[in-house]
Amino acid sequence: MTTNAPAVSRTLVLVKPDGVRRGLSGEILRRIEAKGYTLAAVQLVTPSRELLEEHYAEHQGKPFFEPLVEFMLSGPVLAVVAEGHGVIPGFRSLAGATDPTAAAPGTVRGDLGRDWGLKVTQNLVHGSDSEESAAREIALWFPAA
Ligand code: RTP
Ligand code: MG
Repeated sequence: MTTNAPAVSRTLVLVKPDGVRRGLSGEILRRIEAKGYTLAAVQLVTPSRELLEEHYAEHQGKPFFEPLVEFMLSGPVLAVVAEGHGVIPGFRSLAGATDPTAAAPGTVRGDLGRDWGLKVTQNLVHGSDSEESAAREIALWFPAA
């Protein structure tokens, strides 16, 4: 039987070091699953500087780049591949606005994040922003997948 059903998408989610440190990994995975997405891969990673500089290549040269990399090096990161129709914009909706102070209640950043008065935006999660970013980032964080 042939089917015209569109292929499901995949996105890379990272629970950043602040989320892992605060014990929010389970809550964030719960929200992804409760929305109906599938967890295709989950791995606790201690990333290298090289991996992070590659991951955040688009932000090289910006004032927050070095503090961001230092923050991401501050502890383990939970790397997740989430799968489902529309998961790339869908997870970004679940995550909320980049600034947790501005993020809407109901979102991960709006419900669980805040401004800690630190020099970098600690906002609990990363989510790929396009099909191209997702493919690139999944290959970086899950080289064998
Ligand atoms: P993400 O990539 O982590 O999913 O977040 P995003 O798309 O909402 O934000 P993006 O613009 O890609 O920035 C990546 C991360 O850098 C930190 N950031 N700090 N002005 C600042 O202090 C600033 N701007 C960005 C945040 O951790 C942001 O998630
Ligand atoms: Mg981004």
